[in-house]
Amino acid sequence: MNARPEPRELLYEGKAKQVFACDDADVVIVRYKDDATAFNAQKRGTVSDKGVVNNAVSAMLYGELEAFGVPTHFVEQLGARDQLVRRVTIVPVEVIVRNRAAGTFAKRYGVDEGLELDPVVVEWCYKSDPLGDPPMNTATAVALGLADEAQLEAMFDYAADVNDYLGARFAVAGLELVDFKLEFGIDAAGELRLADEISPDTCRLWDAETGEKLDKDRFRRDLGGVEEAYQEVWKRLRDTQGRDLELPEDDFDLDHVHLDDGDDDAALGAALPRPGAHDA
Ligand code: AIR
Repeated sequence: MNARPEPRELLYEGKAKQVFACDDADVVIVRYKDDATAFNAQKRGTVSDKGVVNNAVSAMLYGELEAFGVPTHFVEQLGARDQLVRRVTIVPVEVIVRNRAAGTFAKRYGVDEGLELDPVVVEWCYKSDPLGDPPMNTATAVALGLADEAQLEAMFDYAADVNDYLGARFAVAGLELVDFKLEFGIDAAGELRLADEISPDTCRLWDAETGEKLDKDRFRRDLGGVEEAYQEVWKRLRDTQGRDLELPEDDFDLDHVHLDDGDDDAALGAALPRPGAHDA
C-alpha cells in the first residue's frame, strides 16, 4: 500500500480552496476553506463549516459522476476538508448550464427568477478574475486560444451528461437544480476531465416543494440561514445516496440546444471562417 498522501508545498490559494503538492507529482490535495466571496470577491465572509460540506458534497458527486461515465479529476476524499485529485491544467473557460432563469441571467434579460428555460441554456465565460469572468461565445474561446473546438464540444457534451445526472440526483434529495457552473482541466495524459467542485457554492439548489433557496444565494443576498442551508443539502444527499434515479429517458444530451441541423460548426456559435482564409 502507498502511504497516505500528505500536503507539501502550497501551490495555489483561491477564494474557497487551497491546493497543495504531494510527493506524487500526478496528484494534488485540495483543501476546502470556509471563506466565501461573491460578486467577483467584492463581498467577503465566512460560512462556518462550508468547507466541510463542500468537500463532502463534491467528493460524493464526483464519485457518482465518474461511475456515470464522466471523467473527473477526483481520486479520493482524505479528510473532512481535504480531497485528493489528479493534477490538471485548468481550461480557462467556465461552462454555465441553466434549467431555470436566475441570477445574472434573470437580471440580464429582465425575466423573473424561476422561469423554466426550454431549451436548457448553456453559457460560456472566460475564467478571469481581473475581468470578472465575462461571458463569451465558443468562437471567442477558440480565437483567444483558451480551448480548441474539440475540447469545447467535449465540454458541452459532458456538461449535458452532468445536467442529466445531477438533475435526477438532486431530485431524489428533494432539490431542484436551477443552474450550475463547471470547470474542466487537462491531465498529464492530455485527457479532458471535470475539475474544480460541485457544491452549493457552484449550483443553485431550490427546495423542490417550497422553492426555498439552499445555496450560496443565501450568502450573496444576505438571506440568513447560510450554514443551515449548506448542512441541509449535505444531509439530503447523504440520506439519499444509492437511491434509484429517474434519469431522462432518451439519454437527453442537450443536442437540441445546438439549434442546428447536425452541423457541428453551427454549434460553436458564429464560428465562421474569415473571408479569404481558404485562399491562404
Ligand atoms: N457560478 C458562476 N460563477 C461562479 C459560480 N459559482 C455559478 C453560480 C450559479 C451559476 O454559476 O453559483 O449556480 C450561474 O451564476 P450567475 O451568477 O451567472 O447567475
